[in-house]
Amino acid sequence: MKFLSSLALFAAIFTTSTNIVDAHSSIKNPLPRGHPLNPNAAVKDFACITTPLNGGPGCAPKAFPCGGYPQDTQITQVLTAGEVISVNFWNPNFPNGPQPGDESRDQARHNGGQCEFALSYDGGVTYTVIGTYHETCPDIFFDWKVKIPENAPSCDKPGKCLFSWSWINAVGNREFYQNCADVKIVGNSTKPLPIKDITRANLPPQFPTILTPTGDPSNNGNLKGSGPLASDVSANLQGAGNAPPSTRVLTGLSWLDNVQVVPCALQSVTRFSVNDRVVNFKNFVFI
Ligand SMILES: [Cu+2]
Repeated sequence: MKFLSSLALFAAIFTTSTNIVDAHSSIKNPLPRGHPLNPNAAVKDFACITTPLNGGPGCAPKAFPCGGYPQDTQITQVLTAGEVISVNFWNPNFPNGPQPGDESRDQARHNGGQCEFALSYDGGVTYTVIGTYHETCPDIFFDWKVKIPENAPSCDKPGKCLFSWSWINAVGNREFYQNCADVKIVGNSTKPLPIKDITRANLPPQFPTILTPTGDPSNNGNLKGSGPLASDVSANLQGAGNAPPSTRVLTGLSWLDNVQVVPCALQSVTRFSVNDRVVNFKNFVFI
């Protein structure tokens, strides 16, 4: 009887959680620690896997790194140096994934923001960012290409080898989200990857810096957005994961000093100069 009643309670909680408005997303490929769909998860956190580390309605704050979830019981996800993986996202409001007609349903993506994908070889103490998507990430309607660096060394120590996703949302409360997938990494290099730390912000007192990244230019709030910036895709496919997207030049010229747009009408220019270097517009993506 005890089992039945707790099963009923569990079903009630899960039903409620799938209907709450503010169901954020987690990564789905690779499957992270604590995820209800992860067959190797040591715990399955149905209610709070998608909440920020800051906590949220009905969810206590979670520990950094990785939400404090225990490592998987066995490691079956393998990343190979040089391969490009398609990261995607899961949202409990879309139990079968995004379907045609779902574009205007709420995925609590807070108009996107900045996603960073990183590898850690020490269980989430240090990181190497290997892919960054600005403005439009996350979004369950799209795949997010990330290249595992050619020079990534092997890693097979249980609990130490992680693929991390962290997200700073564009709109809403200032929050820090992170999921970590236990992985094995297969590579040839004998040198460790250089440390390229993830953005640590919006999680006081641990990460006191408060950041508000630029959001999705489609300005669709919680609905389907405009997808990965082409400039981010090409940078990430080259393994230059955190190069700033060139589209920023067009959406906010003021971030660069000494930008001169010639001639005056922006719509008709094909070239402009940055610090005396002429830049052709064909190098940029119009949004
Ligand atoms: Cu939210």
